[in-house]
Amino acid sequence: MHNFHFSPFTFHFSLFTFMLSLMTIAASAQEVPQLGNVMSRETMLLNGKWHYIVDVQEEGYYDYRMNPTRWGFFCNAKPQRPEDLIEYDFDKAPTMQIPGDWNTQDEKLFFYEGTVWFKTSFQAQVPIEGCRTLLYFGAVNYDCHVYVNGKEAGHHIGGFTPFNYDVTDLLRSGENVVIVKVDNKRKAENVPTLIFDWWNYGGITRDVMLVKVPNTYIENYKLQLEKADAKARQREITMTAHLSKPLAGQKVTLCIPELKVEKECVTDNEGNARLVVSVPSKRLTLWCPETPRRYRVDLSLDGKAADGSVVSDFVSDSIGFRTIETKGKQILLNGKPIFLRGISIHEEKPNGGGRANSTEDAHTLLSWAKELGCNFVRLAHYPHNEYAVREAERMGILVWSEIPVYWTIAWKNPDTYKNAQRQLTDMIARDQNRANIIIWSIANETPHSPERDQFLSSLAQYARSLDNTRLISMAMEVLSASNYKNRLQDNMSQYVDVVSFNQYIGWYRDVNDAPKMVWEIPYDKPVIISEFGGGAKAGYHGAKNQRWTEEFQENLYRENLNMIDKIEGLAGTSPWILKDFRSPRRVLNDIQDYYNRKGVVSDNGEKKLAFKVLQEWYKKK
Ligand code: GCB
Repeated sequence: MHNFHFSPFTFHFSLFTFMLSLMTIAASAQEVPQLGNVMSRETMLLNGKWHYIVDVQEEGYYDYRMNPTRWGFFCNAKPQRPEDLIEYDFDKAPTMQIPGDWNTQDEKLFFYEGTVWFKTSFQAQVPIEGCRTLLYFGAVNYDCHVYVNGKEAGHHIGGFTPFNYDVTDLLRSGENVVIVKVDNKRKAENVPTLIFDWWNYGGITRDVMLVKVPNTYIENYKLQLEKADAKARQREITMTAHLSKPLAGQKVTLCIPELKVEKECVTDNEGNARLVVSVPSKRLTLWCPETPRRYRVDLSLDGKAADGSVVSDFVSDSIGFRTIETKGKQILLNGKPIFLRGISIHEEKPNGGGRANSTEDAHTLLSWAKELGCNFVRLAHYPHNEYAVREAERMGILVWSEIPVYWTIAWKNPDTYKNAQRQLTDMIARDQNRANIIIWSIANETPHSPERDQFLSSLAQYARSLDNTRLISMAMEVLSASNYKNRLQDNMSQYVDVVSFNQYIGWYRDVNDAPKMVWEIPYDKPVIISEFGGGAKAGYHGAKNQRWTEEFQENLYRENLNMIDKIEGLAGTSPWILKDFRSPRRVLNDIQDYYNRKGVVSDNGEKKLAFKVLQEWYKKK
């Protein structure tokens, strides 16, 4: 059991005081916009062993007429008298580690797609005067209902982005119970939809925590270096911040000690604050792969609410400053052209461990990428965990971050659009201060149609309205104009900043075609080859035309890289993929065994022959 009382030990910001008295329980909770930079807050992790009940027919949610029942598992009922009939007991159920996918923690659940209930409990002392408590989930795949002490805190869909509820009024002194119903059944209207080439890891896959925030808090903020001439003597940093309540006239102070910045402003009627500070160029080391410099940034809030109560908050971050823009076919980082030496990555632990969610997992994967010579990774096909993005930022690796609008989405369904839009909003809200993220990608390999164009162009415009300081892209497909002519023709090209496409010459098409290929890319925009590659089983050797051998993959990489070298104005590439990854679509026995084998590294970290080929090529780029 966890203890939620913020002892003097865990209590870092002495802004708050505690009361140990009991509170009356008002039965309501509220989903509130995602809290930015949760890592700088005072939190209590609810990670650990949670009890779980596998509920194939959702007995714990629906009655026998398929109506939601009041007596569901979320009640956590216990027999009061010997004759009472209660057909579940969380405390007798097994436990698994949270965060973690269920597929790799219980053999019986390896292929399971459906509902699992989870339960944990913690001790609290409430109320905490002047504070609210948020219950924060890093991600739950895919559809979840969250209950606190038997009351529903909220319902969330989407498997890879954070969400939080204000559960202040649901907490009580003493033991508190959190129950989460998680359902990862694939559905046509979901994002992603029914089919996708990765494992549908189910469960509470990222951190769960209680977060203590003041009554009015800094909900989120963004700092951005403005573009400027390389010779500019002063550089401008714009800060915008947003309070959790629309309170005007509250003082927000921005402090960047190492840049000697300290400046304040006041909030407007909507609780928004905006500041522009000027810094001598000489003082500022720009973030880039060679010098991934980050500065400590402190934001404080001081003021008074209408009822005279004190408004006070503080957040601290570590932020890098850089600019990213395009000029014709070039991508410019800090005003200078850069070639993106990339690799694509799925969010999977090395060594068959299932979903990754730690700095260590990320470090292993990103170190392989670095060894390849990469300065860029495509985090496919959904937003990866925050540790991974931050570790890449620390290691000086640029990032393409993506939402799972993948293949055949239900383009005409307005709820599907809202779902995709929400995932995009939450991806940006979490990572908008990460200097290494340079591309927001809105889709992968989507079939052309007017409905798809409508959906994706709205999404692209929406992404830009949220963040016009980064580049928008999506992985497109090339159409064969004739046998050897490949034409990139996609109505979406006008909406993106970078045109990216996937191509599989040598795998889904004959490798001997590679030298004959002609590429027509009729857009004056940077081009990234966001995927190419082929499968090989590590340790399986043979002739270069023997499929699945390392030699086959090695030759495929050679031929592709020769071909790619001839594509004029190419701005980067992120071959598919760094490491073999699990996919239920890859059923070939003894070769695939439910792994997509296109990694240049095996699941155990063995480097295949193609690794060296790509490494050599990147040395020249
Ligand atoms: C693709 C997809 C990727 C697949 C890959 C493959 O084009 O974007 O998700 O895993 O091909 O291996 O076929």
